[in-house]
Amino acid sequence: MTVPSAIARIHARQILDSRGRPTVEVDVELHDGSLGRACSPSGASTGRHEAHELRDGDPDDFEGRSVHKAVANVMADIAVGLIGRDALDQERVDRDLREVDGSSDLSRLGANAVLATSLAACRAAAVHKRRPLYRHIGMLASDNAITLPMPMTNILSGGAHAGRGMDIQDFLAVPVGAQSYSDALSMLAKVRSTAAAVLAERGGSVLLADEGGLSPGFETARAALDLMMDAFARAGFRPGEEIAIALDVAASELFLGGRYSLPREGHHFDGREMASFVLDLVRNYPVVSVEDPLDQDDWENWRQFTGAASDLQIVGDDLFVTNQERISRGVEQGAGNAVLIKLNQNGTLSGTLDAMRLARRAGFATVVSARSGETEDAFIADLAVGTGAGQIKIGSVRNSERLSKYNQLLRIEEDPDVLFASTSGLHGRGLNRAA
Ligand code: 2PG
Ligand code: MG
Repeated sequence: MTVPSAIARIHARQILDSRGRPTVEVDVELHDGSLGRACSPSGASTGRHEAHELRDGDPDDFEGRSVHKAVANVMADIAVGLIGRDALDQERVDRDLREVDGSSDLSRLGANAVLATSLAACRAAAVHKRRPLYRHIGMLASDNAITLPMPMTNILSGGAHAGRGMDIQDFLAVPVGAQSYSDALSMLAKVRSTAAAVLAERGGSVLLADEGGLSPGFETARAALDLMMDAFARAGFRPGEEIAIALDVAASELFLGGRYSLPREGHHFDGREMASFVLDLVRNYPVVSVEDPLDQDDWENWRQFTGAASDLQIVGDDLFVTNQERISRGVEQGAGNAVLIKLNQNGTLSGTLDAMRLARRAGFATVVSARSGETEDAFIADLAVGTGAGQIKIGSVRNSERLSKYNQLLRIEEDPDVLFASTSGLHGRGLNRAA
């Protein structure tokens, strides 16, 4: 007898992402006709320990970036391994995907092939159950109340997303005083457009970076932070109370030959100097969250940084790469107190949910994140809600690959049972706040 929720057909194709680069899209169809479709995103400031993204490497085809092999792997090995499996059993689907691949970093079939299949199977199961995706993910995650996340949103961009016009990668706004998700979004849109107006008045560049942030190419982080403060004031928001700042230093991108090189600022730091440079910024501006202040393998300086600023949210992205072993190491050593959650760093939905569970049980905050290369797929909006992650980082409130997620959260807000997390999931503000 055929199970109606069993996987009947898997199809994959190469599509283009927000940078015009190829990525993998997968359709999973169940026996009852339920269809799930999902795409893999792609980073630019990628961590060394992420699951492996498979690209063809043919210089004549999208400069080596085509993904025909990954697409073929979905239609061959993955389809053979998964057809007939019950899509309602996400853990089994994901275990099979890992087994079919057989490598620890999904390098044989490609994490892009594996992830898009894992997410498409989840969507098909939600369709079969006639459940909104966030509720279906909520059932799979099971250990947390579903909530609408607090967004942290790019206002200014540098690093690998903006031609290295600034040393620090992301200057983000966090609307800590927002009463609801839609209130948060309107505050962010106001700050974003006010920042553009202030820059334009001063004759600065209002060019957009990869994630839709403004890319003024300031020489110093302080100049960027001062511009943020001016935009907050002009928009009529009290800094620290209504709106705060988050930074993604993306320090692994600055770590060369054992030192931190900040060419725009003109600094060449060792780990301790780098840590005090970041701490100095944090102490002089209303910064509530700092991501990757240090390199992905600089554990000792991470530990000391975390000890020195325990009231601050300190997020590991390249450090943890949504990987259980690395998160455990961070918990044991006291390196960081929050985890950036990126599905394609891990490679499967179940692996990502396990990583989130582990983080949460250790008292670490979680921030679900988009990649700098995105598609119109809004899966992470439902993921952030279904897991009650508390926070989401999508990029700026510009460009449809970002807005597809922000807008999906507006739709979910119509469900009266899903409450806004506000700052309850932000380390130091709600989570683990000192009594
Ligand atoms: C990051 C992300 C998103 P990328 O560093 O947090 O901003 O960038 O996807 O390029 O790794
Ligand atoms: Mg990052």
